Amino acid sequence: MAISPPERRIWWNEPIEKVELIWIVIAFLWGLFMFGFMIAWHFIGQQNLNKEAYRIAPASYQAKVNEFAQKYKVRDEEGMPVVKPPTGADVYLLGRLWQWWPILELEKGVSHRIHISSLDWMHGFSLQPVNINIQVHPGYEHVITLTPTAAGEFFIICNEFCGIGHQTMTGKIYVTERKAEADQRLSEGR
Ligand SMILES: [Cu+2]
Repeated sequence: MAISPPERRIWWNEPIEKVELIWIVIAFLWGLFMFGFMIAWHFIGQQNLNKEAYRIAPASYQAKVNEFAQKYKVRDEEGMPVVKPPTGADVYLLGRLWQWWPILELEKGVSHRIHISSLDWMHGFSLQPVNINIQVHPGYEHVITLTPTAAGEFFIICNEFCGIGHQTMTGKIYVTERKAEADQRLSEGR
């Protein structure tokens, strides 16, 4: 028991038990293997994203997001702007205590460079239900290329604990059918 002191005062010079040593070696080698295998996760299971990151001051990132939202805003939803960027435009998303801002409306099959950063603390961008995850740091602008493959409503939740309002930190991305496809569907009466 830990309550009684070791019998010998210099107890740490005892040789390591053989079984313990074997387990330490196995755990160490497994750790090394998994470290090397991180590269493989990029190709297997598409778990690691292709991502760029740049240093940026949070305030100047916020200015970029505001400009983007002002330029392409199509409507308001409960006080939140819904922003629909045209094909080819860069998309800006801001995480802050406690919201993902603004709401985005993208088109299925249209690729955008999506910029994500935080104004204050570290947040976790987690796109549901597809489970795309990015750790979002203030001071870093993360850029991913995103091509929506399905139309519908997608939700962003924060998966890094960021304080008292963490569980309310949600956002939304609408993905609409491409206009040509939607028109065709209408004309065919589907
Ligand atoms: Cu958060």
